[in-house]
Amino acid sequence: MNQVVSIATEGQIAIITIDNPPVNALSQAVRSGLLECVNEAVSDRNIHAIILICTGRTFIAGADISEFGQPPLEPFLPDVLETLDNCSKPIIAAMHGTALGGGLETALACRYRIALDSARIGLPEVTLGLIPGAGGTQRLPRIAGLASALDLITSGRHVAAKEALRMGVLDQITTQEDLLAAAMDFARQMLAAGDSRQRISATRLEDSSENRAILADWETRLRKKARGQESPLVALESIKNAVRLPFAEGLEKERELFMACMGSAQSRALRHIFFAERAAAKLPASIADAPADIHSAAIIGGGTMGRGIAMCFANINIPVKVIETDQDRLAQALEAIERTYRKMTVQGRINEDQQRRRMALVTGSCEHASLAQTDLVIEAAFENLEVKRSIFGSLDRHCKADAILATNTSYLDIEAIASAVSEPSRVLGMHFFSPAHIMKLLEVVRTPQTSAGAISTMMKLGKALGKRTVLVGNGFGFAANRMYSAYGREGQQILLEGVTPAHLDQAMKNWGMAMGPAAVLDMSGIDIGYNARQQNPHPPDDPCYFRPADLLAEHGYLGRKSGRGFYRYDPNTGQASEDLEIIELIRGDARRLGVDQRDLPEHDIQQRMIRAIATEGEAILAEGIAGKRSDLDVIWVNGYGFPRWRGGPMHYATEMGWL
Ligand code: T1G
Repeated sequence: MNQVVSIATEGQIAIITIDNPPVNALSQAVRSGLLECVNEAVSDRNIHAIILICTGRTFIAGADISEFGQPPLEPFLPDVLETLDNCSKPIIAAMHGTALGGGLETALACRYRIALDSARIGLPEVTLGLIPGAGGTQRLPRIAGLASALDLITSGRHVAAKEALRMGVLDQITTQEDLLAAAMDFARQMLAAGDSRQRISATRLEDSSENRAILADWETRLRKKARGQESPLVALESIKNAVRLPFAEGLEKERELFMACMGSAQSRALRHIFFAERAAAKLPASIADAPADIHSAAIIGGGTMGRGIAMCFANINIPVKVIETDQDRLAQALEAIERTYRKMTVQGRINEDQQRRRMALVTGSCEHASLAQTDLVIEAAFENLEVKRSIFGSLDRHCKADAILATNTSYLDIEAIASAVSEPSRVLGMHFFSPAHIMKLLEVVRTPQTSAGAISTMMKLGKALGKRTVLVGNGFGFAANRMYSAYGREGQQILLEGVTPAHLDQAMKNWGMAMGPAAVLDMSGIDIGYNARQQNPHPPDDPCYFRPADLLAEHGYLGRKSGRGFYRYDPNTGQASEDLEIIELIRGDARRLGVDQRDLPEHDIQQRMIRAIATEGEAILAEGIAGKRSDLDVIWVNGYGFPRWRGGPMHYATEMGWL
């Protein structure tokens, strides 16, 4: 027994309790306390069964990630679990919250497993560039079957208790509030019936043609889907050993594969971004004000962004009012939101009851006067400074004094917008990314006048909205779009040097980006950036600055929406194809500008593009627009499809020695 693991007895049953907030991670103290308590229970002749349970919000949520990368401390988890597995008395794992990674592996080393119906289980190690390292790849296939184990382990997804019961991972689900009482009942019934349960490690998986076919099918799928990430395929190799090798040998191989992953650059990157996302959500020490609760919201503007933002609030049960300039536009906005919810129901992403409840929370009006009691108003109107200033002037007259007024502008000066309001301390930016109801990133943009209370309220709200929230300062493009503009500018320069859009895009997709930069411009509309550049008060003195994009915009080639941009789009299928005329148009302008033409190797393209992001990131940090490098990594991984397994542009640049 120690400070984080205790043991008590009740009749013939020992109760081992782990109390290691915040998530009962398997720290060294937990591992040694658990080992000690199990040995104590085994040596107590009056004890015939053991319950393992946790206090707080969750059963063990995994190994202690903060210990990774340091010299491993004994007792090692596989050794602790071997003691549980060989225990002469049956151990019952009683789970609640999220039993993940080493937590689920600990439960699998127990003889029985029960859980609250609200519990979820999972082996998310691949999301950290690892594989289950304490028997998960050997035990889960034996108890849940090969296909389920492959699904859970290579995806890292969480599984609800009901599904876990169907898989055979759980023996019982309880709706009883008192999990311990349910576990005690289970233990007594098990003792009365006699414990005949075989250890999972003593069971075998057939090396059958069916199992080999399942493995082969999964290998094909994973090779297609992995797109450069290694750990899912390493996990597959370990799972193959559950079929090919005796348990002990499979366990040994698993440990070797796990340690190899632990030392990999991909795991370092994924562990970095795990903690970076949590660090970004924390307020700076200077912001000590307690956050207020937001019980009602309104969105000014029912366009694409406004609709998506409204859904974010309805999705978390906050009533939201869409404000439009006339009834027709308002009706269109509300109908579009309803259509999107219906589509989500058809796709199975929500059920009909959720669809109804969420839609009931979305109302509309054409009057700012209807916002007199609204806690938060987000403006998502046309990207024009005068339009926004006029709206904020009206909100200042109609909204209550403590309402927070936010703008969703993606690059305009928020201080200029706030100057239309009598109390600018209640104004800040809430920069969502399109589509707002799907994209995880949210930039909370503060001005020097924004109050600490408004900031802490919006940072707390961002987490409640399920967003990865980053606090940034005011400035053209804030942090996200400003870095993206540097990335885009480098790509445009590379096009001027004679690289085709397809070659540029393929190079960045091969590097791991979700989409190539030219395809992104064609998708979002080349005119969006063109108009923004026209409004930039201080454009760079560089005739090559976004020249290809400006050239296309001047010719009316706006991308997908005009059927032609950096690519030509089939009017029927929308299929993109290379457009030799566009390539020649760009090269003609490059010659006019005196830009030397050359064929760049893919590696050079990739390095230039990523380095451009990191260089702009350093400038943003130097100007105090962002607080730390890891915040910029969170922005790129969650806002621009930067591969998580590379950790973000600043992490990558650090590993490359550029910073
Ligand atoms: N180790 C250390 N700290 C952890 C942790 C962990 N496994 N999980 C969470 N935390 C901290 C987190 O940093 C934050 O700290 C606080 O807990 C709340 O987290 C051998 C090797 C459990 C679903 O991958 O998915 O087991 O910022 O803000 O949104 O095979 O945390 O408050 O100081 O995320 O409610 C496998 C990772 C590990 C689970 C809760 N396990 N965690 O989400 O809270 S590898 C995981 C999560 C492993 C074995 C292998 C989530 C959560 P702070 P939070 P949340």
